[in-house]
Amino acid sequence: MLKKALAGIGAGVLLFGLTACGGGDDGGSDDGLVVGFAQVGAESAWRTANTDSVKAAAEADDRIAELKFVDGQQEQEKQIEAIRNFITQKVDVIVLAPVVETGWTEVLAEAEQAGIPVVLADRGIESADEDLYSTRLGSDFVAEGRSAGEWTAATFADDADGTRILELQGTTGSAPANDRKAGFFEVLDAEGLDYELVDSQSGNFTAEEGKAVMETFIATHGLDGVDLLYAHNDEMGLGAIQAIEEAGFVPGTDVQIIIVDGSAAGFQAGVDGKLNYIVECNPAFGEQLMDVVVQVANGESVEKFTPVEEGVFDATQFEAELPNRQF
Ligand code: GZL
Repeated sequence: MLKKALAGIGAGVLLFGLTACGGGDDGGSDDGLVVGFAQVGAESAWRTANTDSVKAAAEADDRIAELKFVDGQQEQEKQIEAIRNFITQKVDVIVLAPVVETGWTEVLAEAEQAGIPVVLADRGIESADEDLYSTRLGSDFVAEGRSAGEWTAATFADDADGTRILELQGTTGSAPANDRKAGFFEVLDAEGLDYELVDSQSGNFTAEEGKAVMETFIATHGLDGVDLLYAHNDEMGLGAIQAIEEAGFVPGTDVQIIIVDGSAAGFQAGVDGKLNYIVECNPAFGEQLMDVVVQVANGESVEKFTPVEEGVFDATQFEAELPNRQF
């Protein structure tokens, strides 16, 4: 369609238009955009919901002819290989949810060289590579960390003997892990909370690893005197709850718990009194992503970062919110 519409326009735009719509012999489709999506993996309910949202949006959008989807299995090498394959297949736009923030310069330069724009979905990459992608659509992970910090500072403001904290970090080197940590402690320090970070390790955003790390925390430090567990996602928090119960302690009471994402399982644990605060991270941005992809393919100017809408929930809100959870 666009190819015909551009027929009478200057060669530069026509060339761009053909490239953008994958017309001619570019391997794309005259019926819409061919998009390559290199997803992080399938490590959490959040990730699965995000994949479902993006696939459903692409399927329903007649501006998108095809979504080529690759599950990166939380391995950067697999995502890099997928991007190179998308370049070979001459897709119109590459969407990347980068598992970690670094190591993308070379492959994103190859996409730029091939004239294929890149859109980041969900996670970000280091600022040095900022010119190698058009825009990022996702959460403000620092803001999520700040929300967790604000609740913590208010909840433990009068804790005379100091607040002792355990932290289950997300995937090492990932933007959500780096930024949720940064935002959290930035607020604790700004609020002047008297706290001790007893231990902090990565559970790689999975329930299995979150439980294993919590078991190590308990074996190393015990839980008596620990006030709070800050888990960077639901899966690690729910795994930790199992470990806390198996050690004979009461999650949500003996140790207060914050999780980030807001899955139905997370809210159910809140309703059951096993955790105390939920910072929402919204995976359902598929339709918004398709709009951004089309804008970028058409050469429209877009903001470098478009945040998705999300909220926070305390124990008084869990029961009412649970039926609304989509993942
Ligand atoms: C955040 C996303 C994180 C989720 C985890 O946008 O990248 O990755 O918080 C998921 O559940 O593994």
